[in-house]
Amino acid sequence: MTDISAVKDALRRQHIETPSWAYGNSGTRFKVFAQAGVPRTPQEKIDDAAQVHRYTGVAPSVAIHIPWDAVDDYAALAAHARDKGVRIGAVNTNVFQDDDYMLGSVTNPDPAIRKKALGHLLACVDIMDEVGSNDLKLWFSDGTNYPGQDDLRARQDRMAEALAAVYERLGDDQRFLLEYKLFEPAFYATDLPDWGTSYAHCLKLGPKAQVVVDTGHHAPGTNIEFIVAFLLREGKLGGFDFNSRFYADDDLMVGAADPFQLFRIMHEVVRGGGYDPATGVAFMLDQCHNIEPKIQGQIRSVMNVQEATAKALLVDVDALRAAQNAGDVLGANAVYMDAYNTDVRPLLAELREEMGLHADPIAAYRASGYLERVIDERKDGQAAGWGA
Ligand code: PSV
Ligand code: MN
Ligand code: MN
Repeated sequence: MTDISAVKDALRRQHIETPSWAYGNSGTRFKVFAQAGVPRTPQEKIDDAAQVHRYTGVAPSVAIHIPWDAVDDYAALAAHARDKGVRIGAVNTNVFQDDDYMLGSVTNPDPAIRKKALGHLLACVDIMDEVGSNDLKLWFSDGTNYPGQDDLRARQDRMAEALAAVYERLGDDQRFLLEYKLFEPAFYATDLPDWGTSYAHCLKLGPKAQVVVDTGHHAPGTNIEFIVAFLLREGKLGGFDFNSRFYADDDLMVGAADPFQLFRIMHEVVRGGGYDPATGVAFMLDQCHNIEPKIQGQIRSVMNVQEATAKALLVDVDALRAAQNAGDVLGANAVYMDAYNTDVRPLLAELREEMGLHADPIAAYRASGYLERVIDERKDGQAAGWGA
């Protein structure tokens, strides 16, 4: 039997980080549909992130992306976040939006461009120092489009060299989270295409290098929960970029495309001890709300993660283990599915009320009039997009 008050305690302590870029306008390469009331500045993105925390109670930090969230005074940005009741989380690097990076950033054949890219990564560690962040998130679009275009092995050497330099620069309480992605924008060979490549680089460097799993960055059909279980077992799971996908890197709301997959992932997280804050697994969202309202989309996503987590915590571990050990295939599967099929919404509503929150975060947010207010306040000036 599962102890409901222990489940509630665990859910109360949950921490889901929202991304600053989710609050800006975004779209596909075909069209960005502008929405009214979208933030114009990094500060306004933080204000919107604070709304998500206000109504869910479990989203106390916001990731920033540099240079999209570049400001003159990062300490002041961190203070702004604190004033709004949140803090700055992971610092995301960006070595993919500069003309110089057409043939790669840290793996570019040109040493001058490699130097420039590394300079940005190190500057982001300076920003971490200023905002008090522990996590540097590294994603590289580096790769090639055509066979023979560049030397695959030399590119790995260049990657290793850059990662070692960043690792060296990290402070005692800092780490980097190394993201991988199967393809896009490189279509032939991405330099960090899968968890194994990220893992191998991280393993060589040491404990401050960890792998981050973006749930949209795999081939269709990949068993992501297996990757999660394996990385956790090796002490190398740094965190998640949660989102959901139907086809490729769709960046849709997590839990929208495949809530069962999210449950399976959260089950492995719980099973592997990754839910314990001491393991340092960061639960971050990496999404874009192209056609739906953004703050509400983030609130819905946070709730989807909470629901999957609640179900994972409800798995009757003793019954599952007994069935597994007895070789009872269908019995074990039934225990697993019972947890997934539990309607956890009443439990979460009750928990929110215990936390002094409204039972229905979406309804409370909609009733607050926040969006109408910012639509009015943010009429003038340039709305931030996915990017600046
Ligand atoms: C790349 O597709 C990625 O997942 C990386 O995390 C980037 O930083 C992010 O998207 C930007 O949305
Ligand atoms: Mn990502
Ligand atoms: Mn992505």
